[in-house]
Amino acid sequence: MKLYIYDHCPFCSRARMIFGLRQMAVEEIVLLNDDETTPIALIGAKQVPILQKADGSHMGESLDIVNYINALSGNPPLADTRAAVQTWLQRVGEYINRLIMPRDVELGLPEFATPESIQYFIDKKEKFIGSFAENRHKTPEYLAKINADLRDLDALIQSPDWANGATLSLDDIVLFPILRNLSMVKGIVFPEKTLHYVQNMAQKAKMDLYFDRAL
Ligand SMILES: N[C@@H](CCC(=O)N[C@@H](CS)C(=O)NCC(=O)O)C(=O)O
Repeated sequence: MKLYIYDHCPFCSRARMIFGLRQMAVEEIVLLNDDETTPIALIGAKQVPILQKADGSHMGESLDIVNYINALSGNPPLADTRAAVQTWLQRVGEYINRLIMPRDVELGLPEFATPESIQYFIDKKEKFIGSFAENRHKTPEYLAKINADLRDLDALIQSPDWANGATLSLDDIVLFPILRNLSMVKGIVFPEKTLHYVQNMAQKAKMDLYFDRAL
């Protein structure tokens, strides 16, 4: 199987996680961010993640991929996400892209290997969050907000292994990719339980974090 991704894409991280956690083999292919031809040829949309299954057919939509690979690995369906986690994600979802997106293009990620791919991303995302430079300038404001919100999240993490305390659930699949992306922000403070959770999950999912490159 092949998985088409961008490294910074949280939906792609959901799909990457399930392969690591369920110890299923996959070849990861990082597309350039401005490559519209490949994804459109595969699923009819400029969107990743895209899974090429063993039979050669293609599947988009991160949660469909997660559920497909989870079932293929012989596991029961994942437990649903909790309302409190959903509410937290919605709240931080209103502003965290202002911290993350301007940094995505500065990390030296493979999807941004050319100036054209960087410009493509900037042009597209500035329509939603405004000037990357201005958002970067407002880092202290957003950093104070996310550090306070992370303290609230800490109370929702029920064990250092799994967000719901017992087993892998959709909470982990939606939460870890967001926390992984936040690890690229210099000055972010993950409270102790959340930090252990992120580190454990990265190890089990066989994924890297951005702490060593944070900016
Ligand atoms: N509902 C989709 C959303 C996937 C998605 O939005 N992917 C983004 C990357 S994070 C994308 O490919 N956007 C196209 C673009 O930014 O040009 C899923 O869960 O897989």
